[in-house]
Amino acid sequence: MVTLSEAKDLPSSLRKRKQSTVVITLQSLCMQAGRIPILFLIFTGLLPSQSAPQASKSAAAKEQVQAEQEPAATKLSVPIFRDIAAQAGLTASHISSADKHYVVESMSGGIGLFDCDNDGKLDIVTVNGSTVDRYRQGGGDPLVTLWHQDANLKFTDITQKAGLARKGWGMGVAVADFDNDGNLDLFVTGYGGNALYRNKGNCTFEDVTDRAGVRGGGFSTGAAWADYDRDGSVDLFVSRYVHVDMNDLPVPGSTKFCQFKGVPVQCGPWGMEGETDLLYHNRGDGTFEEVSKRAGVSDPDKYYGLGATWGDSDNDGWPDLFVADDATPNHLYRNNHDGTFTDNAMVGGIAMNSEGQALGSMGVTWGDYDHSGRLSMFITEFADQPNTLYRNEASRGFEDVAMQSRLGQVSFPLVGWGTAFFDMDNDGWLDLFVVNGHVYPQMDNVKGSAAYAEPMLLHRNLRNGTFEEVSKPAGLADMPLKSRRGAAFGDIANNGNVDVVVLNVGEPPSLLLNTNQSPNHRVLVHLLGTKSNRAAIGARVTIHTGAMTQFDEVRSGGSYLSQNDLRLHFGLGAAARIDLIEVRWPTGKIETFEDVAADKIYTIVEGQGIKDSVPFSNLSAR
Ligand SMILES: [Ca+2]
Ligand SMILES: [Ca+2]
Ligand SMILES: [Ca+2]
Ligand SMILES: [Ca+2]
Repeated sequence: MVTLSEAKDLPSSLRKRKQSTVVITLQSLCMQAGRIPILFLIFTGLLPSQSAPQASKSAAAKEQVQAEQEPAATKLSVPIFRDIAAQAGLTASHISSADKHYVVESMSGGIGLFDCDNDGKLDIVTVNGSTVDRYRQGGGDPLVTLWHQDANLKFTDITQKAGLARKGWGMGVAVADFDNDGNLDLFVTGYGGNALYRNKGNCTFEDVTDRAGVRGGGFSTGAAWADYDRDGSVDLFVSRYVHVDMNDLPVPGSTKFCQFKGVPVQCGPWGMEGETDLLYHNRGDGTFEEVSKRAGVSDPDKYYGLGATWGDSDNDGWPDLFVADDATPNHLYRNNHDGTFTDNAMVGGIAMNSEGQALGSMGVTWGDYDHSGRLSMFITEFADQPNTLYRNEASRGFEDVAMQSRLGQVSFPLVGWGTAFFDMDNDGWLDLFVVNGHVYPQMDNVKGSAAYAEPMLLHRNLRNGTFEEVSKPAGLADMPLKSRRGAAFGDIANNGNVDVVVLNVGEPPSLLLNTNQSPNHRVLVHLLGTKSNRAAIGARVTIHTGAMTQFDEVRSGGSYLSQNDLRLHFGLGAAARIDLIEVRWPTGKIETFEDVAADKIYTIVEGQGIKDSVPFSNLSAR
């Protein structure tokens, strides 16, 4: 009998077989009562690694039924997005070499939205990247660029003034108020070490990386804050990718692991040694203790970690941790409420897709897209793989509905990165955005392959478990193709429509302003903890209107190495009032607010009620 613990041997086997397909047949197909009687591991190195996924017969039949029941979706209007980055002043480029000879050159970077001076308007941080020469000669480049939003959607580069000077090779970003002083702090991951910048107020920062003890090392990628032990101080998870020695870089094309579609390319991650992950417990005095081993989230198998995000996946009030791993099985660590975690991904059916493949997972987003009252997980994946939607089936674990939902088909050729569930048209149903871009510039000369620069995808929620791809009517299909990485989501114009900022590799970012014209009502909820962590990370807000019940949680990190607006946005459809807002604070306390008017930005302080309400602006781009 093969036990679950033996399944942990998967990644080393994977490393030995370039992109080989691992088929795991779980006898009596596995999820009944959360138990797996027998697990057969069949390594099928002879199977074509690029074979197209095929929906099962039952899935195809289900799809046909759904198609017949579908509303005439194309008749609904789609919000138009306009890229206003240049006129907004977002002109500094992400730093990257064009050739991409090494894996470290392909993975940066993230982008973030947060209000660094508490003036009510979102500011923007982009992670910079570097090049091999610049890193070897001068220690890399400043990790981030910080833009302050002045007025009327104009931004000023304040990086120098803000004191964000540390150099390195930046990868990702996550925001929290780790010292509960009311100013949002900035954590940046990077190859060769991370940075923690304490916000002194007014968007000026102090580099406290070394004092806090969170520099880490290796090739850090994803980061996500949450108060996993509910002691009132946010803790920090950092995922790491592969071991790269800057003085001994593998030569592109040098081994079978450095070929793709018959073309010599960068080496990795296949064939490379992975790295463990890190969990920093916040002592509450400005310092942290690395506790990943004790907590059970250290990833001793060294899977290739990328996107990381916390979410209460089982509705028990404690944050669980999801880590997307590239070309290796994903982790879903369930919180044991005692400072430890149990990796439930394999048993829960979210480690690999429905075909038993460990996909090239990059970006992550939780969302209750089907109003089930549970968080489902969407993951962006590598080329020749469908993006995956894992529907949360409560005690039965997760079901891969990539094909049934129609999210998988259109994403198949593309390499997916930044993503989020968000309600683009305020109808109360979560839509989905995905940015793409290949890691190999060499693909531009390969027939039958997606090119290096790729389009974005926008999936409208059809309210029946399926989505329709609407990037064309949204104006996104007409934008230039680029190789994109991070994407962050938030209401930059404070008008109740969720906008998107996108990290374009080697170029300035995009600011995609959502010019939604629908009359649907909406609300933004800004939470401030008192006993809970100040930024209320991990808080859950449930919104009841006559027509529907929705919920979301305040999250640090997510997407691809990026940070979304910490304020929660809800579309309300025709409802001009909210019957009930329920706030479950990270410490577990529940507060409710009845009969609340829509179309405002509410600030709710733990234990003190609604402290502030601001009507939405009429601001839109001219
Ligand atoms: Ca601001
Ligand atoms: Ca702070
Ligand atoms: Ca804590
Ligand atoms: Ca929607």
